[in-house]
Amino acid sequence: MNERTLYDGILAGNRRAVARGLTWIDEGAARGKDLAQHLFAHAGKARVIGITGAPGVGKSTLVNTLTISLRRLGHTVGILAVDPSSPFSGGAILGDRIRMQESVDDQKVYMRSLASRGHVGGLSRAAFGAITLLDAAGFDTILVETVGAGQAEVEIMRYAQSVLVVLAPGLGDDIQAIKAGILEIGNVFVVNKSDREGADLTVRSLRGLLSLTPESGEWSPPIVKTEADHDVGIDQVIDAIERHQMYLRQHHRLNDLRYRQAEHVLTQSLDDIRNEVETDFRQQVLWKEAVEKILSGEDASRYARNLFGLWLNATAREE
Ligand SMILES: Nc1nc2c(ncn2[C@@H]2O[C@H](COP(=O)(O)OP(=O)(O)O)[C@@H](O)[C@H]2O)c(=O)[nH]1
Ligand SMILES: [Mg+2]
Repeated sequence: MNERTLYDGILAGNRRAVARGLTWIDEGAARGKDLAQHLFAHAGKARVIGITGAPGVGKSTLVNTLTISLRRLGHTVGILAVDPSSPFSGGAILGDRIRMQESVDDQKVYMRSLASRGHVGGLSRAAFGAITLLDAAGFDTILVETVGAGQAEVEIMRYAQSVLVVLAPGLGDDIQAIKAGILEIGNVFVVNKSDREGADLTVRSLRGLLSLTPESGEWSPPIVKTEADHDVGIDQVIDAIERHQMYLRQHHRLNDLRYRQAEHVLTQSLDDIRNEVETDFRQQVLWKEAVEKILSGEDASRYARNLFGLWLNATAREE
Protein backbone atom coordinates (compact mmCIF):
# COMPACT_ATOMS: atom_id res chain seq x y z
CA MET A 1 0.00 0.00 0.00
CA ASN A 2 1.51 3.34 -0.94
CA GLU A 3 0.77 6.55 0.90
CA ARG A 4 -1.91 7.71 -1.53
CA THR A 5 -3.93 4.46 -1.38
CA LEU A 6 -3.49 4.33 2.34
CA TYR A 7 -4.63 7.92 2.75
CA ASP A 8 -7.73 7.41 0.59
CA GLY A 9 -8.50 4.15 2.36
CA ILE A 10 -8.35 5.79 5.78
CA LEU A 11 -10.65 8.62 4.69
CA ALA A 12 -13.08 6.01 3.38
CA GLY A 13 -12.97 4.28 6.77
CA ASN A 14 -11.42 1.11 5.38
CA ARG A 15 -10.32 -1.01 8.35
CA ARG A 16 -7.22 -2.45 6.75
CA ALA A 17 -6.07 1.04 5.85
CA VAL A 18 -6.82 2.25 9.38
CA ALA A 19 -4.78 -0.64 10.83
CA ARG A 20 -1.85 -0.02 8.49
CA GLY A 21 -1.91 3.73 9.09
CA LEU A 22 -1.88 3.26 12.87
CA THR A 23 1.11 0.95 12.50
CA TRP A 24 2.96 3.62 10.51
CA ILE A 25 2.15 6.22 13.13
CA ASP A 26 3.13 3.93 15.99
CA GLU A 27 6.54 3.30 14.37
CA GLY A 28 7.35 6.97 14.88
CA ALA A 29 9.21 7.25 11.57
CA ALA A 30 8.89 9.90 8.87
CA ARG A 31 6.14 8.19 6.86
CA GLY A 32 3.86 8.01 9.90
CA LYS A 33 4.51 11.64 10.79
CA ASP A 34 3.74 12.72 7.23
CA LEU A 35 0.56 10.68 7.18
CA ALA A 36 -0.69 12.20 10.44
CA GLN A 37 0.08 15.70 9.20
CA HIS A 38 -1.77 15.11 5.94
CA LEU A 39 -4.78 13.72 7.78
CA PHE A 40 -5.02 16.65 10.18
CA ALA A 41 -7.21 18.70 7.83
CA HIS A 42 -9.75 15.84 7.76
CA ALA A 43 -9.90 15.51 11.53
CA GLY A 44 -11.67 17.73 14.05
CA LYS A 45 -15.12 16.18 13.83
CA ALA A 46 -14.88 13.51 16.51
CA ARG A 47 -15.37 14.04 20.20
CA VAL A 48 -12.26 12.86 21.94
CA ILE A 49 -12.70 11.54 25.46
CA GLY A 50 -9.67 10.86 27.64
CA ILE A 51 -9.85 8.26 30.40
CA THR A 52 -7.03 8.30 32.91
CA GLY A 53 -6.27 7.07 36.41
CA ALA A 54 -4.02 4.71 38.34
CA PRO A 55 -3.55 1.08 37.22
CA GLY A 56 -6.33 -1.26 38.33
CA VAL A 57 -9.04 1.31 39.02
CA GLY A 58 -11.11 -0.11 36.15
CA LYS A 59 -10.37 2.17 33.19
CA SER A 60 -10.37 -0.60 30.58
CA THR A 61 -13.55 -2.06 32.04
CA LEU A 62 -15.14 1.37 31.89
CA VAL A 63 -14.00 1.84 28.29
CA ASN A 64 -15.57 -1.49 27.44
CA THR A 65 -18.90 -0.70 29.11
CA LEU A 66 -18.97 2.84 27.76
CA THR A 67 -18.37 1.50 24.27
CA ILE A 68 -21.32 -0.85 24.53
CA SER A 69 -23.58 2.00 25.66
CA LEU A 70 -22.27 4.39 23.04
CA ARG A 71 -22.89 1.79 20.35
CA ARG A 72 -26.46 1.40 21.58
CA LEU A 73 -26.84 5.15 21.15
CA GLY A 74 -25.70 4.76 17.57
CA HIS A 75 -22.16 6.10 17.89
CA THR A 76 -19.10 4.76 16.17
CA VAL A 77 -16.22 4.33 18.57
CA GLY A 78 -12.47 4.37 18.07
CA ILE A 79 -10.47 3.26 21.09
CA LEU A 80 -6.82 3.89 21.85
CA ALA A 81 -5.09 2.36 24.82
CA VAL A 82 -1.85 4.05 25.71
CA ASP A 83 -0.29 2.08 28.49
CA PRO A 84 3.36 1.29 27.99
CA SER A 85 3.64 -0.46 31.35
CA SER A 86 0.92 -3.02 30.82
CA PRO A 87 -0.15 -3.84 27.30
CA PHE A 88 -3.90 -3.75 26.80
CA SER A 89 -5.26 -7.25 27.07
CA GLY A 90 -8.86 -6.21 26.61
CA GLY A 91 -8.86 -6.18 22.83
CA ALA A 92 -10.27 -9.62 22.28
CA ILE A 93 -12.40 -9.37 25.39
CA LEU A 94 -13.89 -6.12 24.21
CA GLY A 95 -14.85 -7.63 20.88
CA ASP A 96 -16.23 -10.74 22.55
CA ARG A 97 -18.29 -8.85 25.09
CA ILE A 98 -19.77 -6.62 22.48
CA ARG A 99 -20.62 -9.62 20.37
CA MET A 100 -22.09 -11.38 23.36
CA GLN A 101 -24.16 -8.53 24.66
CA GLU A 102 -25.21 -6.79 21.52
CA SER A 103 -25.55 -7.93 17.99
CA VAL A 104 -23.76 -4.83 16.87
CA ASP A 105 -21.88 -4.44 13.71
CA ASP A 106 -18.25 -4.85 14.71
CA GLN A 107 -17.23 -2.51 11.94
CA LYS A 108 -18.36 0.43 14.03
CA VAL A 109 -15.79 -0.16 16.78
CA TYR A 110 -12.05 -0.11 16.33
CA MET A 111 -9.58 -0.76 19.12
CA ARG A 112 -5.86 -0.36 19.14
CA SER A 113 -3.13 -0.11 21.74
CA LEU A 114 -0.04 1.98 21.18
CA ALA A 115 3.34 0.61 22.07
CA SER A 116 5.83 2.47 24.18
CA ARG A 117 7.95 4.74 22.07
CA GLY A 118 10.73 4.91 24.58
CA HIS A 119 10.64 8.63 25.08
CA VAL A 120 7.93 10.99 26.19
CA GLY A 121 7.68 13.06 23.03
CA GLY A 122 7.40 9.98 20.81
CA LEU A 123 4.55 8.36 22.68
CA SER A 124 2.58 11.56 22.93
CA ARG A 125 3.08 12.34 19.27
CA ALA A 126 2.03 8.84 18.22
CA ALA A 127 -1.09 9.22 20.36
CA PHE A 128 -1.98 12.52 18.75
CA GLY A 129 -1.37 11.04 15.29
CA ALA A 130 -3.52 8.02 16.11
CA ILE A 131 -6.37 10.20 17.39
CA THR A 132 -6.14 12.29 14.22
CA LEU A 133 -6.27 9.15 12.08
CA LEU A 134 -9.32 7.64 13.82
CA ASP A 135 -11.04 11.01 13.61
CA ALA A 136 -10.28 11.34 9.90
CA ALA A 137 -11.48 7.75 9.38
CA GLY A 138 -14.91 8.86 10.61
CA PHE A 139 -15.25 7.50 14.14
CA ASP A 140 -17.50 10.01 15.87
CA THR A 141 -16.28 9.20 19.37
CA ILE A 142 -12.72 8.41 20.32
CA LEU A 143 -11.86 7.00 23.73
CA VAL A 144 -8.24 7.30 24.81
CA GLU A 145 -7.16 5.32 27.85
CA THR A 146 -3.91 6.25 29.59
CA VAL A 147 -2.38 5.39 32.93
CA GLY A 148 -2.33 8.66 34.79
CA ALA A 149 1.21 8.42 35.95
CA GLY A 150 3.73 10.26 33.90
CA GLN A 151 4.24 13.38 31.94
CA ALA A 152 3.46 11.70 28.61
CA GLU A 153 0.00 10.69 29.79
CA VAL A 154 -0.87 14.15 31.06
CA GLU A 155 0.34 15.53 27.75
CA ILE A 156 -1.81 13.06 25.81
CA MET A 157 -4.85 14.15 27.81
CA ARG A 158 -4.33 17.64 26.43
CA TYR A 159 -5.52 16.30 23.07
CA ALA A 160 -8.81 15.19 24.59
CA GLN A 161 -11.84 17.45 24.82
CA SER A 162 -13.33 15.84 27.90
CA VAL A 163 -11.10 14.10 30.41
CA LEU A 164 -12.45 11.45 32.77
CA VAL A 165 -10.31 10.82 35.83
CA VAL A 166 -11.08 7.41 37.29
CA LEU A 167 -10.53 6.56 40.96
CA ALA A 168 -11.46 3.61 43.13
CA PRO A 169 -12.13 3.32 46.84
CA GLY A 170 -9.59 1.66 49.04
CA LEU A 171 -6.95 4.17 48.22
CA GLY A 172 -7.65 5.58 51.69
CA ASP A 173 -5.46 8.52 52.50
CA ASP A 174 -3.61 7.87 49.28
CA ILE A 175 -6.19 10.06 47.66
CA GLN A 176 -4.10 12.90 49.07
CA ALA A 177 -1.22 11.54 47.09
CA ILE A 178 -3.05 11.94 43.81
CA LYS A 179 -1.05 14.40 41.88
CA ALA A 180 -2.60 17.83 41.80
CA GLY A 181 -1.90 17.74 38.07
CA ILE A 182 -4.40 14.98 37.50
CA LEU A 183 -7.11 16.78 39.45
CA GLU A 184 -6.63 19.82 37.29
CA ILE A 185 -7.02 17.96 34.01
CA GLY A 186 -10.21 16.16 35.07
CA ASN A 187 -13.52 17.38 33.63
CA VAL A 188 -15.51 14.45 35.02
CA PHE A 189 -14.47 12.31 37.99
CA VAL A 190 -15.50 8.70 38.13
CA VAL A 191 -15.37 6.78 41.40
CA ASN A 192 -15.46 3.23 40.08
CA LYS A 193 -15.81 0.01 42.12
CA SER A 194 -18.51 1.76 44.11
CA ASP A 195 -19.67 -1.73 45.15
CA ARG A 196 -16.66 -1.64 47.45
CA GLU A 197 -16.53 -0.23 50.92
CA GLY A 198 -15.31 3.33 51.15
CA ALA A 199 -16.79 4.63 47.91
CA ASP A 200 -18.65 7.44 49.64
CA LEU A 201 -15.56 8.37 51.59
CA THR A 202 -13.62 8.58 48.34
CA VAL A 203 -16.31 10.82 46.87
CA ARG A 204 -16.17 13.09 49.92
CA SER A 205 -12.37 13.31 49.96
CA LEU A 206 -12.40 14.01 46.25
CA ARG A 207 -15.01 16.71 46.65
CA GLY A 208 -12.84 18.27 49.35
CA LEU A 209 -9.76 18.21 47.15
CA LEU A 210 -11.65 19.60 44.18
CA SER A 211 -12.95 22.51 46.21
CA LEU A 212 -9.33 23.48 46.83
CA THR A 213 -8.30 23.45 43.18
CA PRO A 214 -8.92 26.68 41.30
CA GLU A 215 -12.04 26.53 39.15
CA SER A 216 -11.49 26.75 35.45
CA GLY A 217 -14.35 28.78 34.02
CA GLU A 218 -17.93 27.94 34.82
CA TRP A 219 -17.51 24.18 34.66
CA SER A 220 -17.36 22.42 37.98
CA PRO A 221 -16.42 18.77 37.44
CA PRO A 222 -19.13 16.31 38.52
CA ILE A 223 -18.30 13.14 40.44
CA VAL A 224 -20.03 9.98 39.23
CA LYS A 225 -20.08 6.66 41.06
CA THR A 226 -19.88 3.56 38.86
CA GLU A 227 -19.54 -0.19 38.84
CA ALA A 228 -18.02 -0.52 35.42
CA ASP A 229 -18.13 -4.32 35.45
CA HIS A 230 -21.90 -4.26 36.07
CA ASP A 231 -22.99 -1.38 33.88
CA VAL A 232 -23.92 0.71 36.93
CA GLY A 233 -23.61 4.49 36.58
CA ILE A 234 -22.55 4.36 32.93
CA ASP A 235 -25.54 6.39 31.73
CA GLN A 236 -24.57 9.08 34.24
CA VAL A 237 -21.02 9.09 32.90
CA ILE A 238 -22.34 9.52 29.36
CA ASP A 239 -24.65 12.26 30.56
CA ALA A 240 -21.75 14.07 32.29
CA ILE A 241 -19.69 13.82 29.08
CA GLU A 242 -22.60 15.23 27.04
CA ARG A 243 -22.99 18.13 29.43
CA HIS A 244 -19.28 18.88 29.33
CA GLN A 245 -19.32 18.77 25.53
CA MET A 246 -22.25 21.17 25.53
CA TYR A 247 -20.32 23.47 27.85
CA LEU A 248 -17.31 23.34 25.51
CA ARG A 249 -19.47 24.21 22.49
CA GLN A 250 -21.24 27.05 24.24
CA HIS A 251 -17.95 28.59 25.31
CA HIS A 252 -16.26 28.06 21.92
CA ARG A 253 -13.66 25.89 23.60
CA LEU A 254 -13.69 23.29 20.84
CA ASN A 255 -12.49 25.86 18.33
CA ASP A 256 -9.79 26.96 20.75
CA LEU A 257 -8.63 23.38 21.15
CA ARG A 258 -8.56 22.84 17.40
CA TYR A 259 -6.57 26.06 16.98
CA ARG A 260 -4.02 24.94 19.56
CA GLN A 261 -3.76 21.58 17.83
CA ALA A 262 -3.05 23.26 14.51
CA GLU A 263 -0.32 25.26 16.25
CA HIS A 264 0.99 22.01 17.68
CA VAL A 265 1.15 20.44 14.23
CA LEU A 266 3.08 23.47 13.00
CA THR A 267 5.51 23.24 15.91
CA GLN A 268 6.07 19.55 15.25
CA SER A 269 6.68 20.30 11.61
CA LEU A 270 9.28 22.93 12.46
CA ASP A 271 10.96 20.51 14.86
CA ASP A 272 11.10 17.89 12.11
CA ILE A 273 12.75 20.33 9.74
CA ARG A 274 15.27 21.36 12.37
CA ASN A 275 16.15 17.71 13.00
CA GLU A 276 16.41 16.99 9.31
CA VAL A 277 18.80 19.91 8.82
CA GLU A 278 21.04 18.67 11.60
CA THR A 279 20.99 15.05 10.40
CA ASP A 280 21.85 16.18 6.87
CA PHE A 281 24.77 18.35 7.85
CA ARG A 282 26.26 16.01 10.42
CA GLN A 283 27.08 13.75 7.51
CA GLN A 284 28.88 16.48 5.60
CA VAL A 285 32.34 18.06 5.93
CA LEU A 286 30.55 21.39 6.33
CA TRP A 287 29.50 20.31 9.80
CA LYS A 288 33.07 19.63 10.88
CA GLU A 289 34.23 22.89 9.38
CA ALA A 290 31.52 24.81 11.21
CA VAL A 291 32.40 23.18 14.52
CA GLU A 292 36.06 24.05 14.04
CA LYS A 293 35.25 27.65 13.18
CA ILE A 294 33.11 27.92 16.28
CA LEU A 295 35.97 26.50 18.33
CA SER A 296 38.18 29.26 17.03
CA GLY A 297 35.70 31.92 18.08
CA GLU A 298 33.18 32.33 15.27
CA ASP A 299 29.49 32.92 15.85
CA ALA A 300 27.45 29.69 16.07
CA SER A 301 24.15 31.31 15.18
CA ARG A 302 25.65 32.67 11.96
CA TYR A 303 26.55 29.09 11.01
CA ALA A 304 23.16 27.78 12.03
CA ARG A 305 21.44 30.31 9.78
CA ASN A 306 23.85 29.50 7.04
CA LEU A 307 23.10 25.77 7.28
CA PHE A 308 19.34 26.41 7.16
CA GLY A 309 19.83 28.57 4.07
CA LEU A 310 21.86 25.91 2.30
CA TRP A 311 19.35 23.23 3.25
CA LEU A 312 16.46 25.31 1.93
CA ASN A 313 18.20 25.86 -1.39
CA ALA A 314 18.96 22.16 -1.71
CA THR A 315 15.35 21.11 -0.95
CA ALA A 316 14.02 23.77 -3.34
CA ARG A 317 16.14 22.22 -6.09
CA GLU A 318 14.78 18.77 -5.26
CA GLU A 319 11.18 19.91 -5.60
N1 LIG B 1 -15.38 -4.79 42.28
C1 LIG B 1 -15.25 -4.17 41.12
N2 LIG B 1 -14.25 -4.54 40.29
C2 LIG B 1 -14.14 -3.91 39.12
C3 LIG B 1 -15.01 -2.86 38.72
N3 LIG B 1 -14.62 -2.39 37.52
C4 LIG B 1 -13.54 -3.11 37.15
N4 LIG B 1 -13.24 -4.04 38.11
C5 LIG B 1 -12.13 -5.01 38.09
O1 LIG B 1 -10.91 -4.34 38.39
C6 LIG B 1 -9.81 -4.96 37.74
C7 LIG B 1 -8.99 -3.95 36.96
O2 LIG B 1 -9.77 -3.44 35.90
P1 LIG B 1 -9.15 -2.78 34.60
O3 LIG B 1 -10.29 -2.29 33.81
O4 LIG B 1 -8.18 -3.68 33.93
O5 LIG B 1 -8.34 -1.56 35.26
P2 LIG B 1 -7.35 -0.49 34.56
O6 LIG B 1 -5.94 -0.94 34.89
O7 LIG B 1 -7.66 0.80 35.21
O8 LIG B 1 -7.61 -0.48 33.09
C8 LIG B 1 -10.42 -6.03 36.86
O9 LIG B 1 -10.29 -7.27 37.50
C9 LIG B 1 -11.88 -5.65 36.76
O10 LIG B 1 -12.74 -6.72 36.53
C10 LIG B 1 -16.07 -2.49 39.62
O11 LIG B 1 -16.88 -1.60 39.39
N5 LIG B 1 -16.13 -3.18 40.81
MG1 LIG C 1 -6.34 -0.73 31.40
